[in-house]
This record gives sequence, structure tokens and C-alpha cells, in this order.
Amino acid sequence: MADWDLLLTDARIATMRADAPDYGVISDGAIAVADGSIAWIGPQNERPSSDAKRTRSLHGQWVTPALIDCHTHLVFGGSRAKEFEQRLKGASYEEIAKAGGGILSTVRATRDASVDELFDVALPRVQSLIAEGVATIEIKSGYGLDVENEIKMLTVARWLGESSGINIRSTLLAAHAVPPEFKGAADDYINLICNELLPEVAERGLADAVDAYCESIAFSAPQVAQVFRTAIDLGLPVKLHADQLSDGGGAELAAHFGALSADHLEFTSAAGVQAMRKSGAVAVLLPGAFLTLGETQLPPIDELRSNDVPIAIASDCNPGTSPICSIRNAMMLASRLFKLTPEECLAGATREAARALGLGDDRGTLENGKRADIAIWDITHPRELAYWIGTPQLVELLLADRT
Ligand code: DI6
Ligand code: FE
Repeated sequence: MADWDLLLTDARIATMRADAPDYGVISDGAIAVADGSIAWIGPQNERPSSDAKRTRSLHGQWVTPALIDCHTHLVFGGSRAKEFEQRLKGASYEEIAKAGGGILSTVRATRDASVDELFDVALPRVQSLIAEGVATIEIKSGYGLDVENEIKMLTVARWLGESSGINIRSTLLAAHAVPPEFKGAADDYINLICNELLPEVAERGLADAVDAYCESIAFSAPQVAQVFRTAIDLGLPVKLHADQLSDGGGAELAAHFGALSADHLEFTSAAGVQAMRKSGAVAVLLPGAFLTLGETQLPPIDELRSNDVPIAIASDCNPGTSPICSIRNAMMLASRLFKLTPEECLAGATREAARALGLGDDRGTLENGKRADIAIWDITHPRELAYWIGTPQLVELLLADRT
């Protein structure tokens, strides 16, 4: 009987291991896969002799860990192109939100859509990420804002996971905006989330994590804390949209609750970075939102680097602030706007994105025992992955479940 299901030979491998320099390159490598996991990886001339059901030479092509988009809102109804136009004519994101547009206009369209309709508009967004080499996507709720519609969104996310062939992690983001029926009564909405929605979501296993939006146009730190305490009591990990438009102490709040990640971080202070360093939270940077909102305040990149806070990059795909359903474009923007190196960009969409989802032990690098989600590329070096704009270089995405 064969020991391995698949043996890839003659590969140039960017393992992206945390403990190896320069992309963790193995220039003349082989990878053996068994039961969907990497059973052996290393230089070809060190490969033990073992039988494989299938052997495939990659003829010197590059392979990397499959990409991971660890922060998206890609399930939503309607379109916000009109607001995009309004913003270009001078209206601010906050002004539009306060006038009942913004997130709330997507809430109306999402509430009006059926499960089937939401699935049908979201699937092409998932497929466009897969076409770029993405094998794990996080999808947030947050446009339902009541028990029925938040659960509808999470159901769509689970369904996308079952039908797309890749791994989808779903996140409950009920504390995204105050729903219209709770205008002026945000605390009551928080109570609804904590007393009704979260227990039901946890019991039905519909979410892998819980997120919240801590911002002056959304929820205060004490309101987020109440949601986080409830989530943690129910055994769900937490993460936070933090300090995107102002320094609301979001990074500190996320760190205090042991959050997997704090995301955005444009206005995070030095104290916030320190708190993240101590807690081990991943910094998820979202350059698509930075670009779309025309932000000028950069996240504290040097501070994050010098404190060894892991930096992930995600698309933040959403109709309002980041209409970018592309992790490759997010990597490209992170290099141009945030001056991340190409290696940081690739690590941010593989190793660190896996950590941001609490999946660092399972995927995100090519190492023994990890999931065999592998991207094969037509490139001269992995630094090209943050360099080209709009050039699809994926040759093939190998998925662990299908090897
Ligand atoms: N921050 C964002 O950038 C998105 N959500 C959030 O909390 C915006 C979502 C939207 O405008 O629809
Ligand atoms: Fe977001």
C-alpha cells in the first residue's frame, strides 16, 4: 500500500515558516501529502523512499501555502455604488452613515434577500478569491442586525463553505451597527445580542468567532465588553474592528479580552500596540478600506514590527468601505500604501492570516503535519505576488480535502 497519496517533485517552495529567513525557501524541493496533510517536505535529495499513489513533477514551478483572506464581509445584499459616487462628490462616510445610509442601507437590502439570493450573489465573490489561490476565507455577518437575519447570514456562510470546496470560517458581527428599530437604544440591542442571539448561534454551531465594531458611529468599549464576555462564556473566540476612524482604545480592549486579532488599527496608539504585544493578538491590516475611505492616518506599522506583533492582511471585502474582493489586491495595496515588504505581504495572507483565525497550528505555512492547501504559481519568485497589479499568476490551487 502506498504511504502517500500525492508526491510533488521538482518544486521551488516558499514554506513561509516563521523560523526560516527569506520566505523559508527550499529551492529544489518535494512535498508528500497523505490524508490531506503534509507528510514530508524538504529538499528532494533528502526525501525518504516511499510509495505514492500519484507523483507529479512541478518542473521548477513555485509553490506557496494557499492564501487566506481572514477578514471579509462578502455576504451582503444590494449595492453601495451610489454612495461611492456621493463620497466622491464630497460626503463623508460618517455623514452618509448618520443619514441612514452606509451600513444601514446594506442592512435593508440584506434583510430583504432570501438565503438563496444571498448565496447566489456571494458565491461569485468566493469564487473570485479561490481563483487567486485562496483556500480559507472568513466571512462576517453584521448586515442582518436581528436574530433572524444574523442567523440567515451565518447560514449562508456555512452553505458557501459546504458548496465551494474550500474552508469558510464564519464570524458573528451582530455588534456592527445599531439597527434602526433600536435607534437611541444601543444598550437594548446589546442585551438582545447577549441574551438571545449569541446563545442561539453558539448552540447551533453557526459561528467560529465573534466580532464587534468599536467606534463612535457604532459601539462603545463597555458595550463591546459585554458582547465579548458573553461570547467567551459560550466558548467563542473574539476579535475586534478597532481604531479604524479614531483611537477608541480598541487595540487595548481586544488585548484585554485575549482577542485573536484587532483589525484596521489606523488610529491605534503606542499603548495599544504594547497591549497587543503582550496579549499575542494579530494585527489585521485592511488597506482596501484605507484606500476607499481616502484615509491619511497610517496604522502604526513600525511600532507593530518593532514589537513583533504579527501582521496579517485581508481584503475586508464589503460594499461600503472596501469593494475589493481580492486578496492579491490587498497584498498589493499593503505594499504600496503601508510599505509592507513583499515577504510581509505574503506572510500576512498566509501564516499570519491563519493565526488571526486561530488556525496557525493547522495551516498558513508548508510544514510537516499542516493542511496540504497549496498554491502553484507561474512566477519567478514569491516577491512577485505583491508586485503585479491585476496579473493572475495562479497555475493551480491544490486543496487538502481533494488530494
Ligand atoms: N468597518 C468597515 O470598514 C466595514 N465595517 C466595519 O466595521 C464597513 C462596512 C460597510 O460600510 O458596509
Ligand atoms: Fe471589516
